[in-house]
Amino acid sequence: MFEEGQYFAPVHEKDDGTLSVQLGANHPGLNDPEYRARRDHLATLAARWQPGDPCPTADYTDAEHDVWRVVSDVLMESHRTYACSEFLEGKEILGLPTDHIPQLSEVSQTLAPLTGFGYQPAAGLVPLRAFYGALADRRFWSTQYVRHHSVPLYTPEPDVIHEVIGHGNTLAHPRFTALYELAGAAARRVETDDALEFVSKVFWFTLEFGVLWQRGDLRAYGAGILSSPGEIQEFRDVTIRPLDLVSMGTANYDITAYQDVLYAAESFTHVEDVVGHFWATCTDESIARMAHMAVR
Ligand code: NLE
Ligand code: FE2
Repeated sequence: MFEEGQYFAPVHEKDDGTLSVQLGANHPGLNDPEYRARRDHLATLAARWQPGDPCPTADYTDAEHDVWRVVSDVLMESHRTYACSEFLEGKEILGLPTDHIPQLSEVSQTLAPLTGFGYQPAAGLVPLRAFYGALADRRFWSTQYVRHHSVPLYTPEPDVIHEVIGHGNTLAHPRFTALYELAGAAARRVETDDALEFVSKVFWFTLEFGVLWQRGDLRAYGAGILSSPGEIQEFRDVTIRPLDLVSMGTANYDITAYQDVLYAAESFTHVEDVVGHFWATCTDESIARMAHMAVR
């Protein structure tokens, strides 16, 4: 995902109508002209996309496919140990390739009969309300570029590996997509920016970085953990708090590093009961009351 409030690289339109992506000072691809050209090219492709069109084909290079292969291989093993069973079921059903990056259009075609979800390409920042609102229509705004090959284990910036291996496997499972849709409906229902931010923080600590107990083990169900071969090895060692809407919805978190606090649900059903119910019913007023309860 690529949304306001998260790490993202600003995008500018050049005189010739193509886009230029401005990478941050610490970005590993900053001084790699080939990588910069790829980022600009893929952003330009996404900007030309029109609603209703399939996602544009990203002619990935061998080097980009290599990054996918390396990350897929490592995650194959890690998912067995650290992913919750619903994610593993989705992964089994979706059957992503491990030897090359699939096109967003192909993954969308596979998802359509399963859950009705599909990707739409993001050139740059998608405003919070648009990003989440689209989930209510089963549309998932997605980046298409690949993380820099020098740091395959972790990127603060969502990339196609995060969108497809992290989110895609969950978008194949109806219990997950019911949650995405409820988050989307909540984002459309609330009116104030404060309430929207609360909804998005709950999303961050659940569908992005959620963990839950399964047969005595702490397992990940959040896409941000499940797409990072580095963070997936470490999440069991950080501060684990019980699932708590007020605390999640008001917490401040660092988007550029491994999370140091995670919220654990007792089960997947517990996520549905607490987080699903919250998204299904929240209003500006109910969120304002909850925010007021936050310990300051
Ligand atoms: N840190 C994740 C990864 O390396 O795949 C991406 C998180 C995007 C919110
Ligand atoms: Fe994401």
